[in-house]
Amino acid sequence: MRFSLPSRLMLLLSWSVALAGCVTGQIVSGPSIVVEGAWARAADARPAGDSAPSQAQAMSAVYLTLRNDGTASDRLVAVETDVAKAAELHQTQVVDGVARMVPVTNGLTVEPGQRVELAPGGYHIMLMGLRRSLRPGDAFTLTLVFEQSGRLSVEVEVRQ
Ligand SMILES: [Cu+2]
Repeated sequence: MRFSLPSRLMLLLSWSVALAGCVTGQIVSGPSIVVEGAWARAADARPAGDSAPSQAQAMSAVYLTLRNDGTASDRLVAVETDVAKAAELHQTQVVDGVARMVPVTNGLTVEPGQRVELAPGGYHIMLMGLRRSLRPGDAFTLTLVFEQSGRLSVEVEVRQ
């Protein structure tokens, strides 16, 4: 089948219109997760004067805000990063006046239209066994794994 030049042009135009519709997200259904203000506390991988066993224990925490602009809920189920041996979702709880951290085992749900804040004193992502020191001004990549949205990589800024 052969197209004359004008009809080829028409075909091209209708395709670009269809693609533009997808890109601007007018047909979005399901969750749509946005990550804001990701930062981590500065920490030394090897505290001064300490030996190998404590190096394995060097920790930091990541804080950020999750926003769901979509129409369905989603759930943060895992976190991955190269800078630490393990990254876990934790919640700080105060029991009998003593603050302690509890692993969040069932993931963190973000309902449509909701914001969930990971902030000091509440939810946070614990980095355990730092592979390198995190100095103020550094940045590293953290991958958030969502049940519906899949993997979402964010840049984390290190602060004092
Ligand atoms: Cu923790």
